Amino acid sequence: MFHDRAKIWVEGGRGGNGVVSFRREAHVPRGGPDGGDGGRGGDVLVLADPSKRDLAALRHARHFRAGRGRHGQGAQRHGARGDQALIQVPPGTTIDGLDGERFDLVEPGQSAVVARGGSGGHGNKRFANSTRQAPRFAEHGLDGQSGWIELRLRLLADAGLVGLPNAGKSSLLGRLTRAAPKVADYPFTTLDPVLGTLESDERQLVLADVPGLIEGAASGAGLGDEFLAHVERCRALLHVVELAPPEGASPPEQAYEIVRGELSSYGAGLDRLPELVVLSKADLLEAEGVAERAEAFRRRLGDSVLGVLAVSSATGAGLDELRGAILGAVPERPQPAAPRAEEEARFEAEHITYRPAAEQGYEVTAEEDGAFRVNGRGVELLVARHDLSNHEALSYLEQRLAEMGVVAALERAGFEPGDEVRIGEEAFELDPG
Ligand SMILES: Nc1nc2c(ncn2[C@@H]2O[C@H](COP(=O)(O)OP(=O)(O)OP(=O)(O)O)[C@@H](O)[C@H]2O)c(=O)[nH]1
Ligand SMILES: [Mg+2]
Repeated sequence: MFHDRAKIWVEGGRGGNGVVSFRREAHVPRGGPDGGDGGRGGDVLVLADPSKRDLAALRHARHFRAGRGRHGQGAQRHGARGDQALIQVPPGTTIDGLDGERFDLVEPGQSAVVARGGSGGHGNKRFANSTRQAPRFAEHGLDGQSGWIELRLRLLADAGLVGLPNAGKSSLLGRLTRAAPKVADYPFTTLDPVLGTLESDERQLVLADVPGLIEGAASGAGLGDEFLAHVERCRALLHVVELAPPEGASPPEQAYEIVRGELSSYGAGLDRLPELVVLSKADLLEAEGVAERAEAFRRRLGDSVLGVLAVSSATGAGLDELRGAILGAVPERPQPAAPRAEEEARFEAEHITYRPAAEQGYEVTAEEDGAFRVNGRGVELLVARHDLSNHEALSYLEQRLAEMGVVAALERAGFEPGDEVRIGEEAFELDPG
């Protein structure tokens, strides 16, 4: 089986805690604070690795957790960063990530951080200032991002072979490239997409052979739309039509129209891709009949297709011409060098920047029982970092909340000193000043 979808749980590592520590020196009775910071938790990273064929490996191991950051230590020693968790997928994988993020891994080596590790807590050294010379508190590390993400693979081929079952698509792929797809005299021999590379002096093109399409394929008949997805990223189609189908099978013109119908009802622009019509198994008909049918196709389709060629995978007739036509027909891959670099920079930036705007906003609401709730990512993170049973930590927190304007906002909402305040998962009596 070819697995082109997966749903996995990803979890960035928790950040290490900052530590409370004081310097000890022979001649200094009571040294200054020297607690180091905790290390960042590791990230979960998805990497495009061309040696991977599909997403099958993600069906067995579905949980990916990055390592925790180490705690800080005395003497200003910071904790080490948590280990990264690496997930390898084939190029062509798109990811529906956390918080609505989307990633598209196209080039080998491209990667995306799908779950960031939590930041480490600051050690008490960081909280020392002229009025607070010996802080006896430090921050906790924060949890990493976590949740389910979905991956989907769409093969990255330059041209796709489409046609009814048994049309001779796989035989053709085998003749044009070094791929060795299964070929047999029954419909749906090909169950999984197969890629092959067509080489010339100047270019290398990847051809994709997908399972045969039948009427209704776009709405799920046969192997259906599952496999049309793999043609979405192609830049041309090789539409294979059997010249002399067996008794009872659709005649060539009808076979052609059935497949065209499926391409257009699938959507995604498949019916607008440049198309080469390949009339297959020419050896089964005398030359005159082949020429006649090819001519009839040309007349009917005119300029709507790039060309109509008759070939035989059995004898090799017409294959050189077909190779040349494919190499000429498939447009160059758009060179996205500059925009892609920018994209990547944007990905990176999105992951590294702190999103200050979102973090500073908060909202105060009075709850029915007389307590007050403050919602806002920035304040929630601030509270999550501190141990509120620690006196000093609590008064530091009160001071920060006052600086951020949260106390004033609470007062506007009717808060009085000593009332209960709820932020994130914490509830505490706030008594500022
Ligand atoms: N005589 C003759 N038979 C051919 C030729 N090409 C393919 N065949 C035969 O046609 C049958 C189907 O060929 P495949 O290449 O498996 O066809 P396919 O389109 O990949 O079929 P599915 O994967 O089932 O959709 C096999 O028995 C092939 O040997 C040809 O050029 N001449
Ligand atoms: Mg096949």
